[in-house]
Amino acid sequence: MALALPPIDSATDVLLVIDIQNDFCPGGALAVAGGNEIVTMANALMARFGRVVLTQDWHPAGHRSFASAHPGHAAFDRIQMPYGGQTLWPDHCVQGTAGAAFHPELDTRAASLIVRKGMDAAIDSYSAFFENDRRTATGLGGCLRELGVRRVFLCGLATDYCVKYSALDARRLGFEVVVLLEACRAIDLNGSLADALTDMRQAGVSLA
Ligand code: VGL
Ligand code: ZN
Repeated sequence: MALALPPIDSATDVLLVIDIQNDFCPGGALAVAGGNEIVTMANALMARFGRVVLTQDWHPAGHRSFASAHPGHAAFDRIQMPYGGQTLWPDHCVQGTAGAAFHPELDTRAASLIVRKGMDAAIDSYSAFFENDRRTATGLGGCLRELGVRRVFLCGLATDYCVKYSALDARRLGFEVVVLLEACRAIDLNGSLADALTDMRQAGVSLA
């Protein structure tokens, strides 16, 4: 259970805990297999960092990433959106619903910041740093920079979507990035997990 970590500097290291929400756990609308298994690990990790940021997928009802907003399409279809390709999802993490709440056993006390994303009805947002146009910032990058953060550790859901894009964007912004794979779980759609591992490695993300 105790994940091997390099020595943590509470001034320059941050832990990003990605989307550990009911809808991504078994029984949820977009359940990730084993999503609930990482809650204990995430809690243990948070206790070892001086800075912790949580993210929360937080969509308005009728969000354009929902298959239900595209008559004739089914969940997990891929379509073109003005900003590029988009996988369509079951309705999930609708603002204020039980599905959008953090897993009840996630200990959120150590988090100084909660970043909500995917709030623009017209555009999906996997990354904690940018919406899926890869341009519209959430503000987290500037916030971490202003705090003097140099290295970003990630855990959470899902490895191949929100964790991956957050990791890639963190690299693009110049942070050192470590993904704690044991404390992540994947959706794994059409090989997306293998692709995610390759893309992250190529971008210089450390996979621990
Ligand atoms: C996510 C699909 C849609 C994630 C969020 O948290 O990985 N995946 N919205
Ligand atoms: Zn979403």
